[in-house]
Amino acid sequence: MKMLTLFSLLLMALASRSQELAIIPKPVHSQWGTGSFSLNRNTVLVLTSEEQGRSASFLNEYLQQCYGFRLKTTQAPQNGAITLSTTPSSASAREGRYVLEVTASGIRIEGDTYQGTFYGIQTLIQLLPTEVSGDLAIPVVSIEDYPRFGYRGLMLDVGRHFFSVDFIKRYLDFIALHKMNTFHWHLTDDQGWRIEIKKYPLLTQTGGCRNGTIIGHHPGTGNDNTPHCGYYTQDQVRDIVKYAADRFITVIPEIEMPGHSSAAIAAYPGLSCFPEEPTEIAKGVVWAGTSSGKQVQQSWGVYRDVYCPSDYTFGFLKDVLDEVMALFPSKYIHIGGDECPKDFWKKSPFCQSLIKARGLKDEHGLQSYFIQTMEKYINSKGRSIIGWDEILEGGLAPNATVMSWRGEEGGIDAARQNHDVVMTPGKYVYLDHPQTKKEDSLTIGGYLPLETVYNYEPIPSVLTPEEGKHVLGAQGNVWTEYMANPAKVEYMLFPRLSALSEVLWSEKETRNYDQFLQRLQTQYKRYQLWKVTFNRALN
Ligand code: TNX
Repeated sequence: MKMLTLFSLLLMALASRSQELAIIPKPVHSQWGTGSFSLNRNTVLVLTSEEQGRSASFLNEYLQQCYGFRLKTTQAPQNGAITLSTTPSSASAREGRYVLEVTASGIRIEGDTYQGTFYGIQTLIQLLPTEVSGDLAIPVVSIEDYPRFGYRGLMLDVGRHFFSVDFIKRYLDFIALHKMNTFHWHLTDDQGWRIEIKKYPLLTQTGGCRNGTIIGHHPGTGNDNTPHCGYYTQDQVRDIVKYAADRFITVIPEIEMPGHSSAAIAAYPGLSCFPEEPTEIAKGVVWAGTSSGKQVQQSWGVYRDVYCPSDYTFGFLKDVLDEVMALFPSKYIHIGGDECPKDFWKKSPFCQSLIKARGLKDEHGLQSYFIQTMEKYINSKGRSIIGWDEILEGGLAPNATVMSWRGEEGGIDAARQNHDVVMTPGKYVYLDHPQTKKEDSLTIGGYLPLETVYNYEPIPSVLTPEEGKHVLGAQGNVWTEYMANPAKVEYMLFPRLSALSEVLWSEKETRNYDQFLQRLQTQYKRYQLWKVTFNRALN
C-alpha cells in the first residue's frame, strides 16, 4: 500500500511536471499543485469589466475552433468560474504582467493591464489538454509572468508574394498565441505594391501586378507566365489593424524607400531619375510579357532603378505616408532604407547637382538626406521612423530606430549612438532561411536550425548595460521570395516561432534548449490542433 501511494505520488509529480514543461514561452514563476479544474460548456466566464471582452472573445474563438464549444460570459461574480480582471500593480514595471491562479474550484486571471490579462488567456490556452473533448482538465497551478522585452515582433513580406486577408488574420493569431506584440507588414517591394493609396491608383492597378514569376532560384530556369496580383484595400487594412489591436498587436507598416521601389516606378515612372529607361532585367531571367518601359520585377534580388530624390518623389511619398498614417495608429512607420544601389544616383546629373547644392559628401550622404527628409515629415506628424540598418549610412537620422539585419553591428552602432534598436540579424532570426540541411523545397540564404534561434541573445554582449537598454527587442523576418502559399509560410515559421517567442519573453537565465524540446512535444500537438503545417526535423 505504501509503495502504491509513493508510486502514485511520483506519477502525479511526473504528470504535473510534464504540464509544467508544456508552456511556451516559459513563464517567469510557476508553482504546480495537485488536482485540476474542469472546463466544459457549462463553465462561465466572468468579466469584471467590458474591456475584458477582447480576451474573452479570443478564448471563446479558440475553444470553438479547437474544441467545438464556447463559454457564456457574465459580469456577475460567481464561484466555479473563470474570472478575468485587470488591476494596475507596481509589482513589475514590465508591460504585460499577469497572474493566473487555477484551483479545483475556479480560475482567476488578473493582469496589470488588459494586455496582461490577454497574455494570461494565452497561458490558459496552453494548459488545455491537446486531446479534443467536452471536458477539459486544467491542472492546478499558480503563475506570475511578464515579458523580458517590450518589442516582440514578426514580419511578413507580402510584396514578393501576396497573402489573403484571412491568412494575415491567421498570422496575427499566431503572433498573439506566442505572446508577441508587433506585426511588421512589409507592404511594398520591387515585385509588388500591396496597399491601396487613393491619390495614386496606379500603385495598385499597375504596381500590384507582375506578369510572371521566375521558376526556381534566382535567376530561375524559366518563367511561370502567370500574373501575380493582389493588394489590400484601405477598408481591409482598417479591418486588419483592428483585428490586430483586439489581440494587443501593433501593426507597423513598411513603405520601402529609396530602394526596392520598382513596383512604384512601374506605376509612376517619374519617380525614377531616368523615366525613359526601360526596367533592367537581371541577367538570366526569362521575362513574361512586355519588357518595354517600366515594369514590375519578376525575379528577386536588388535593382538599381530607385526613387530619385526629387521634389516630385518627396511630394509623392509624403502623400502616400499621409494615407498610411491615417490607417495605422502605430508610433513607428517603417521606411525601409535597405539595399539601395547608388549607380543611378551616380550617373544622374540631377543627383550630382543636389549633392553639391546640399553640401553632401557623396551618394551615401544623399541616402542620408533622403531618409532625414522623410524623417522630418514623419516626426512632424507625431510619429517616429524605423528603418533597416543602412539608414546608418552617411549619418543616422536624429530620432530613428534601427532594425539591425545584416548582423548585430548595425544594432551595436546605433545603441552606442543612443538610438533604439530592434534586432533582426539574418544569422538568428531570418525565418526564410532553411531550418534543415536538406529542405525539399526552395529556400534562400544560410542554415538556421531551431537551436540557433532558441539560443539567440538579443542584447549583444559588447554593449554596456546602459547601451543595452536601447535594445527594445527582436523580430523574426519572413521574406517570401520562395514562399508562394500559406502552407509554406507556416512550414518556415514552425517550430522556430515558438523558439523566438521564448527568446523574447522568458528570462534569459531560465532558457534551456533540452527542456524547451520536451515542451515542444506538446506544442507539436497544439500545432496539429491549429491545423498548421510545421517542420518536425531538428536539424
Ligand atoms: C535581404 S533583409 C532583404 C530582403 C530579402 C532578404 C532575403 C532586408 C532588409 N532586405 O529584401 O528578401 O534579404 O533573405
